Amino acid sequence: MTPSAFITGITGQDGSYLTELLLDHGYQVHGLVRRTSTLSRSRLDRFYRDPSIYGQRLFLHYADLDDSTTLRRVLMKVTPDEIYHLAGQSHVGLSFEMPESTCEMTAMGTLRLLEIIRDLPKAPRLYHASSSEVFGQPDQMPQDEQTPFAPVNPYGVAKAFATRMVGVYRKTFGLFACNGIMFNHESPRRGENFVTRKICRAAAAIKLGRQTELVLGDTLAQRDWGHARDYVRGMWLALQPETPDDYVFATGQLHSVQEVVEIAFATVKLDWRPHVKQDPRLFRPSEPARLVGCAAKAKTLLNWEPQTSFVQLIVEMTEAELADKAPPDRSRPS
Ligand code: G4F
Repeated sequence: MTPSAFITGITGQDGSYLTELLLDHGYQVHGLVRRTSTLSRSRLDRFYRDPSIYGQRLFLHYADLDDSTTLRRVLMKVTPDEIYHLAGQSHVGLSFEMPESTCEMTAMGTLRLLEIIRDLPKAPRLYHASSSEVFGQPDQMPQDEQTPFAPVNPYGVAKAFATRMVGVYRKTFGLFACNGIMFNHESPRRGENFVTRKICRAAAAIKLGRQTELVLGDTLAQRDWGHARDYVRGMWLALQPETPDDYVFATGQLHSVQEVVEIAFATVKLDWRPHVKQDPRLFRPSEPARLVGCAAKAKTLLNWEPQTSFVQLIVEMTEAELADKAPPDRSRPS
C-alpha cells in the first residue's frame, strides 16, 4: 500500500525538501496550508504546476493550527501514516516582538495536534520539529538528548513546551511521537530574514551591482549550521524504527556569522570590509550561547550523518543567489 504523510509547514524550506524526499520514497503527500501562504512562486511551485503530481500524489488542505475543528476534519479524511509537524513562527528575533502568537502557534498548536492525534481511530506516527533553542544557554557543550532545557527567548520556551508535551503524550497515551531537536539548517530556500540567506543574498546582490551594503547584528554570534536537505532525511529516519524516541540532529561544529560573511564574499570574489556594517538595533535582547549539538544517537540508531559541510553550504547558497535560482521569500527582512 502507498504510504501517506501529512506535513504542517509544507510551504517552508524544510517542508519543500521533505515533500521531495517523501515523493521520491513513493509516498502520497498531504500538506497543511494557511490561507495566507503564498503558493505561486513558492518553494512547491515545481510540484504545484505538475499535473502528474499535484492532485495525484500531492494534495494541499486549507486549515490552521489554531483551528482545531478544521484540522481534525482534514486529518480524519486523510488518515495519514505519518505526520511531520514543522509549522510555526520560526524567527527567534521576531518572537520577542510577537511572543503571544509565537507561543499560540508553536506551543499550543502542537498540543492541539497531539489532542487530535490521540482521538484518531488509527494514530499516525508523529515527528515534531523541535529546536536547539530549547537549550538556550546550556552548561554542557555539545548538547545532546539529555541536556537540560534552558531557553532564553519566547520561541525557545514555546519549543520547550511542545517538546515536553510530545514526550508526555508518548509516555501517557502510547503515541508514536518523536522530537527531532534540530540545530540550524539552511539552504538556498531559507527565508530571507535568517542570517545565512541574508548574507549570501547580499553578497550576490552587491556583486551584481544591485546593493551596496549589508547591515547585520551580532557578527560574533556562533551557530551549528547544516544543510536542510540532510536534516529532512533525519526527520524521515526518525519515524522508521520500531519505537519512538527523541534525537538531536546537528553537525557538531560551531561557526560564526563573520565566517558566513567571509565565505559568501569570497565566493563572489569581493572584499567584505567596505560593504558590511553592524547595527546595534539588530542585536537580540538575549542570545543563546555555545549551541552546538552531538548527533551521536542519531548516528548510532538511525545511521544519520550530515553530508554537506559548512563551506559547501554557504558556497551553494551564494551561487544560487548569483544564478538567481534561490526562491523569493516574502517574510519580513531583519
Ligand atoms: O539566522 P538566525 O535568525 O537563526 P536563529 O536565531 O539561530 O534561529 C534559527 O535556528 C534555530 C535552531 O535551529 C531555529 F529553532 C529557529 O527557528 C531558526 O531556524 O540567527 C542566527 C544568528 C543569531 O545569533 C543572530 O543574532 O545570527 C545572528 N545575526 C546577526 N545578524 C542575525 C543578524 N540574525 C538575523 N536573522 N539577521 C541579522 O541581521
